[in-house]
Amino acid sequence: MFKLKILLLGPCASGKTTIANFLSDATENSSGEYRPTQGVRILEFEMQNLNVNNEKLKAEIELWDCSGDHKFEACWPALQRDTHGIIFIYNPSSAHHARDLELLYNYFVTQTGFSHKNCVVFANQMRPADKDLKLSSKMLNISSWVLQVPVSVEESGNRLQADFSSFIASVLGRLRDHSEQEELNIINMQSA
Ligand SMILES: Nc1nc2c(ncn2[C@@H]2O[C@H](COP(=O)(O)OP(=O)(O)OP(=O)(O)O)[C@@H](O)[C@H]2O)c(=O)[nH]1
Ligand SMILES: [Mg+2]
Repeated sequence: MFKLKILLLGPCASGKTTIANFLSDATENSSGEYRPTQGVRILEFEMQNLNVNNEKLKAEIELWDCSGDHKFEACWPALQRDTHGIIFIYNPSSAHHARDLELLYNYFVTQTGFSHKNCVVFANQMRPADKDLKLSSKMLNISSWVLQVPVSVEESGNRLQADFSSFIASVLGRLRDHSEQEELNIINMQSA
């Protein structure tokens, strides 16, 4: 079974821990009280029925719920290492969230050459008024190739779960294709 390391990155108080707890079914700190994550918290769980090219696959997920605080910047290279996918989370009604997210995107994707295909942006609609905001790649100054999805834990948890599953399935599909290609290369080298 494939094991995927997935980072949750975004500004402080953008809802990373809330979303991580929801996606992993964790109940800790579900009181609504804000407790900033110190460094990183890793949640491990299994996902079934991931639809990869009409096949149902399983995967073991390591969800790295990272702190948005820049005081932990020294840990960023360790967070980046061996990552398969990155979920960026921000609140679209906050200009400073958008700027902070651009900085994180630049560090973790643009500068390292990490594939934008394995990234997604969740625009966390924390307040009802956030729903009126139209998302566009122009508002967030990052690659227009990266999919931006509006999410809400409170109002559309099922859709959030579905968006997360389809992102994981797409990362898994690319990882599997890559592994199969590497196996073929080894076989070809041995028979040459
Ligand atoms: N009403 C509402 N509150 C939310 C939502 N998402 C997060 N919050 C609240 O916003 C605060 C911050 O959420 P966290 O999930 O801890 O934020 P974080 O991104 O993990 O923050 P750091 O760990 O400091 O980087 C908490 O009080 C949450 O309860 C939401 O969708 N709706
Ligand atoms: Mg947190």
